[in-house]
Amino acid sequence: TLGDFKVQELPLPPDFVWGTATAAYQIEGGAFQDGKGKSIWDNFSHSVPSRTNGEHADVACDHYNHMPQDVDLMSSYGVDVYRFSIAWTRLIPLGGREDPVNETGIAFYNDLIDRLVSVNIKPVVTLYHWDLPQSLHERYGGFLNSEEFQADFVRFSRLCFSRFGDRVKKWITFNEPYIISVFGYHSGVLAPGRSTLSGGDSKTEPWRVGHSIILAHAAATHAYALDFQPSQKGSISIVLNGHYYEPYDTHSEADRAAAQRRMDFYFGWFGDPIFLGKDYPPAMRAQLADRLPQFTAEELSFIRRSAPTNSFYGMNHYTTKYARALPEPPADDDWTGNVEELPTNSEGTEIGPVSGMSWLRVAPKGFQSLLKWVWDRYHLPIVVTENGCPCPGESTMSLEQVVNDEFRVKYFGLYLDAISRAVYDDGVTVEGYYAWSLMDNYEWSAGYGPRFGLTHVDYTTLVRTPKNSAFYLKQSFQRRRKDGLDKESLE
Ligand code: PNW
Repeated sequence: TLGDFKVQELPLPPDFVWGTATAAYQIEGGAFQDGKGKSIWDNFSHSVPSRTNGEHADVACDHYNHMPQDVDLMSSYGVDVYRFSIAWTRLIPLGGREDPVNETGIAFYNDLIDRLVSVNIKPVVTLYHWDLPQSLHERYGGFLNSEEFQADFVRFSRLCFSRFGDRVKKWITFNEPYIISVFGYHSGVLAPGRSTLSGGDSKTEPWRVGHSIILAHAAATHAYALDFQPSQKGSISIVLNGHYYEPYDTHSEADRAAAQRRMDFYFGWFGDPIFLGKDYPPAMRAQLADRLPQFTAEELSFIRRSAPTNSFYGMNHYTTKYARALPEPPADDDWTGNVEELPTNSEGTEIGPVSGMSWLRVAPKGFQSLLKWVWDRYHLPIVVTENGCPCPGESTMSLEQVVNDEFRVKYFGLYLDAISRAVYDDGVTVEGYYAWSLMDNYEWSAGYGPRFGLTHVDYTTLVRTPKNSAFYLKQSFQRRRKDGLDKESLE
């Protein structure tokens, strides 16, 4: 339980924004409606159902057919922004730069954006949240063919900027390149499900995929900065996920180094090239040698030149772990920096109570530390683009119990207090907070089990029911921003 924790409702700046986040495949349904093409997730969830708890997202929350109602719901929560992703395969069913555009798909997102704007909610758009067109994967190996992928991704991005950029002022190129690379190409638990066991190469493919994401990100932001930003005046960045790591044994030099190295492998992998225009972190070079692709001098200088103005660091964050140095040399397919991750430290203390998913424990102090770690390293305003949790036992509870989501209310309260401390005690700039998620949805390989929503979704009737946490966030932001005002005027 969370009995030992107390929420303090600490203040936040008056201009701090809050909202909710979703992703197309997790909520939309309408998987083959109105000319939508097949993505690697349509393929992954159907071809071997055991990989996704026997479940697919052909219908999911059927947001594609309930969209106006979902916008009204958000409006009733009082959100300032809504982060959603665009399904590439709705806009270009076959995905490629020569392939035809599907105007019906464009019309859906135009309608969504117009409705958001009409109720004063700012749209924040993720271009890629894991749903690569299946045909690009089949034609040339998707991310494994960096040049082809980059050209197709830039074409798709330009289409979005030109059709939606008059109203969309915040863009995210990729959601969580770390998860795409490691879970898609090392363990293969997410689409496209590649690993050494299934015809891939877990030693090299994750690093090649990461490399091509970095270059495609740079190419898309370059296109935006050059051809769209001057007139549209928006901002664009990427969203990186990651845990914070505390040393397993604080007295062990090796464990302290392991915690930092683990974060180099998590955040530095993408953050150093993208935000600093530098090579991968030295710890990664040292361990991975030539398994890690090289940047040419031109590529690094292109990345630097493509860094857009008024950018931000998009942070998806859920939990903290302990890091313990492993005694043996790393395996060739290690991606962790040779670090063991544990929920309990050398003194037997748990990092925090477990939520409805085993990897996600409540540890708000680690969140505060990570905000400072990222700020110190990249000096960019931070937007928390995802944060949230499923409550313990929620997947088997009655509607009445699910709606009374005390655990989630407390999780949000504690994590918002952590932001306040980062802002006022540590001097970190944090601009906004997007709760994951607007509603219960398809949780990838875990199917419909875990419920991360502020809104309960009955997957049979598709009825939406707000949970207490939705009203908590609405009221909490009113209180905290008012107090933030007082606090600032006192100073
Ligand atoms: C994020 N982990 O993924 C995604 O962006 C969402 O689509 C997803 O629903 C959400 O978090 C909740 O899981 C993650 O194991 C998946 O560390 C797994 C991890 C982290 C993030």
